[in-house]
Amino acid sequence: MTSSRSFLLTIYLIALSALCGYAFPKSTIEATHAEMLKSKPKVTGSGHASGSENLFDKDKTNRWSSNEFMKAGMWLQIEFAKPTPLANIVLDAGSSQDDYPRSYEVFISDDQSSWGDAILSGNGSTVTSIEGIEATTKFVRIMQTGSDNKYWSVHDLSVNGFSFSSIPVKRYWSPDMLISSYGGGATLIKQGEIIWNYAKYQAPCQDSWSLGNGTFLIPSSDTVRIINSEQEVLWSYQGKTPAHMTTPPTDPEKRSKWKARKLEIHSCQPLPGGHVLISEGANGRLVEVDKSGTIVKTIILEGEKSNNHNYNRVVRKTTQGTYIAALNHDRVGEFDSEGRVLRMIGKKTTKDQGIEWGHVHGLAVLQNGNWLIGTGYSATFFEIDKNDRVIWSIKPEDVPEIGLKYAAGCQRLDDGTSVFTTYNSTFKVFAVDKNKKILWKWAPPAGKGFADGVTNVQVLSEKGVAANFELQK
Ligand SMILES: [Ca+2]
Repeated sequence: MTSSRSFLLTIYLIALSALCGYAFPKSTIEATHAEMLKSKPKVTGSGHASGSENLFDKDKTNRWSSNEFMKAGMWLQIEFAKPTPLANIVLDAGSSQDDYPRSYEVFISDDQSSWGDAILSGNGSTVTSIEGIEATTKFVRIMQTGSDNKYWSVHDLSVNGFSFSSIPVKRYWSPDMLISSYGGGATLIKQGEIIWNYAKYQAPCQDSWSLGNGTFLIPSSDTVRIINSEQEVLWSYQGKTPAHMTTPPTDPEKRSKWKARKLEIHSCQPLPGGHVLISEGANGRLVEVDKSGTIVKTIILEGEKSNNHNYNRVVRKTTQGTYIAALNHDRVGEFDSEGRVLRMIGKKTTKDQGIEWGHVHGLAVLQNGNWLIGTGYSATFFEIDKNDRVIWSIKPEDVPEIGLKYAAGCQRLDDGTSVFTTYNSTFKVFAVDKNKKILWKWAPPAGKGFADGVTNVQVLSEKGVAANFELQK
């Protein structure tokens, strides 16, 4: 800590202590802040609570939540790296102004197992300021003792007037990877750090690819581009959005409800010879486009109606010339080169095998012919063989520390590792081995545009040329 910073913090705390009517010994002030500058406390909660990463970012739009209605006995626990002198704790419910603890009790512990009697109690408000703690402790637990049909939310938390937001977020290691997201475009990650973000054309981005020679294939709304690492566009194809989506209706009543939309290209795939497979949602078709940007093949999938959003989440061409598509949120089909159905699986296929998948999102076609599927809100990834047998799955209870709430994209690596992406979960990308052991997990820094999650991933160390069907993605 620099001396000027220490001085400012001391002044701040003295001013705060004057306001609070509590006199901090100078040595306590210095020891507390020296300790606090080293690391953020770890926050956990009872039940389904999540979002501790949102507590110390000074961002009032994100929050920690109990994720269930307030009831007596639910708690939020703060664990400091070392026993820390405490004066006050402030729980700010921010924009969730009614989600404050109806009443609370405060407990302290040195070992997280013996807690003793409550040292303080009180009633909450949108900004719940718990004053006069006057204790030195490693663990402090704030127990919510009221009940109401509201979640308990904390948008920001401070201790002794210190928000911890100036401490760099602990980053997570990951292999080098390219990720796609709706809010953040395509992003290159090296050793866990964001080094490059292709969000120039901000739009939903579901399925970007590293082509392995310093170039990247990136879909974005109605256009697919190949760019280099300087983000220069080397190739592009723009699909034509149907007129009814861009031209307002003449009828005044219809016009008032009408909203302009764009063709949604959720998925693409590099093919041999510099060709690219593209799914045009609103046009209800797949197209293969050559190096000059000319459509050389059009595939209409049998039985599938165009729908710009739900039509097709992921499409993959196989070495046999067939097309496998995650369709309309609830099924995955394989089609021949003319678009005729060869195989179709849906929620009924796996219901008796313990797999729910109301909303298919991700799909990877594996080299053994199996499909790895992400089921969206069902928060399950599963592998299914050619005989419709589920042979492996990942559910939230298999990986509790991931806080898995939505199963998005997937990739299978050559060594058997599975890499998954999520929405609304504590970690946005994670990898497990065959035994479901977590090998690594990654979350972006707060406020970096991934609030909704990561749609897909490509681990860049994986050998194989994408355009030669050599990646299981
Ligand atoms: Ca926050």
